[in-house]
Amino acid sequence: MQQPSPHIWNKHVETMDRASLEALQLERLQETVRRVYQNVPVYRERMQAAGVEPGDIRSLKDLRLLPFTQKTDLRDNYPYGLFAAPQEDIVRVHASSGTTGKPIVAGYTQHDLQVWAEVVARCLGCAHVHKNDTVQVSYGYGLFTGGLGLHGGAERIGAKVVPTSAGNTKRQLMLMQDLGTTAIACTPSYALLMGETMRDTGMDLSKLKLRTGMFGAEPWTEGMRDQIQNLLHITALDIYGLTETMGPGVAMECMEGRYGLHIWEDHFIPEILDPATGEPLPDGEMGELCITTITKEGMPTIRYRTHDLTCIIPEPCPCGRTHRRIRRLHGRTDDMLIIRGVNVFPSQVEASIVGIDGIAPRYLLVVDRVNNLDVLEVQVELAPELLADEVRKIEDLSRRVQRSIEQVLGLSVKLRLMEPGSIERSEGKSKHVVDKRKLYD
Ligand code: DLL
Repeated sequence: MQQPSPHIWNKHVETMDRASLEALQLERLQETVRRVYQNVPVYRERMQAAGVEPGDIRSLKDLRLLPFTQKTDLRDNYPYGLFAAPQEDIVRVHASSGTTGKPIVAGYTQHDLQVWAEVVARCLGCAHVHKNDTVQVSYGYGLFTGGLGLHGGAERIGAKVVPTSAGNTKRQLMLMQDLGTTAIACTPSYALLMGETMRDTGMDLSKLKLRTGMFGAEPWTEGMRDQIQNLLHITALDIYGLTETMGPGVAMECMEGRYGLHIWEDHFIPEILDPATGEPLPDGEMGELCITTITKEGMPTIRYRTHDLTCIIPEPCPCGRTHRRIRRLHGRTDDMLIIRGVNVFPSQVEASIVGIDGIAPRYLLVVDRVNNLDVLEVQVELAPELLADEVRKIEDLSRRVQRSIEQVLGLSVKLRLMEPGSIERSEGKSKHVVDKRKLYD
């Protein structure tokens, strides 16, 4: 047998044989189910309604007995209703967009942060990033999990971390050169923007030490990978995760395979479901990824419906890691958009404009990518009773609507007020999005 890659961070776990891995999964699943049953009334009531008790989970197959968890459950139990640890044990919270005005909140215990750093450390190993590397973290820091998530993993491996966060591209590039950055972590669209800025400002690439990049938090294509690699002269790898189950580091593409992302199965149990029926699909078939966290204490999620479309790649990977891979994401089953790395639901826009005088509750989101930067135009219709020539009133209204939408989305938008009756009506389900970007292969 081929030797496992020397770059593996945690060889014992990452190359564990299937039987041992599954035994570990079962033990941890049972413990997690007991924990949520005892500590989270929502989970207990759901399980009782489904006629399941923690003792019924005797094999991994019994996972199917458990009810699903959805984003709406996080919304309905905002902010702490799904936490399974006492508040005094929670040491960090992160958040991401919910479907309406309120975000969804995730909580972490000390142990959760250690696990998070461990899985991100494995991801860095996948990208051949080690102690001697200088890792520039250009994901946003703050409630978004990207910045602090990558940061924790990079510190864990003992790399030198440069926490630039996102934005101020010219300064990013100056630091990248001056500090000798060897690995970068940011959204793929931001990597492209950096690459183009380098090219357009005539930056001398030979002065950079950059070797590799870990890109995720939004969909990207093989075409974008080629562009990033050509512009930055690096290897570009895909990293996946979501706030509800932890943040970045749930799965990562490896340098050796460069096809599919290893999902860390000792912490997350993946299932691929038929999105319509919720029935599990066999390996290799495309469906909705559903994740059960099996080591999280702060906010475990049981059978969480991610709405991300992918499939399990059952074949072994040349790197020697035994944790199975999921394919690069293929789309979403819902209407969530990711704009400059920020998750946006059309329903958030709706929530932010209802009740504003002079506005009809009709809107359309037009998304485009201009010079590698996502641009969101929100068209909002004026109420018919408003006279179109009341310019001052309209300007004032425009400011109010824009502020309201931007506050809810956490994102700057271009607002276009539309004449009454001009946004297309559809029979049945309204169409609220025109996405001109080609984001999935
Ligand atoms: O985006 C966590 C993250 C940060 C992942 C940095 C990777 C790097 P959320 O803001 O909760 O968390 O958004 C999660 O983003 O359900 C996917 O739809 C999408 N997404 C995340 N990674 C990828 C990826 C972070 N590699 C949602 N490819 C997920 C495509 C991705 N989509």
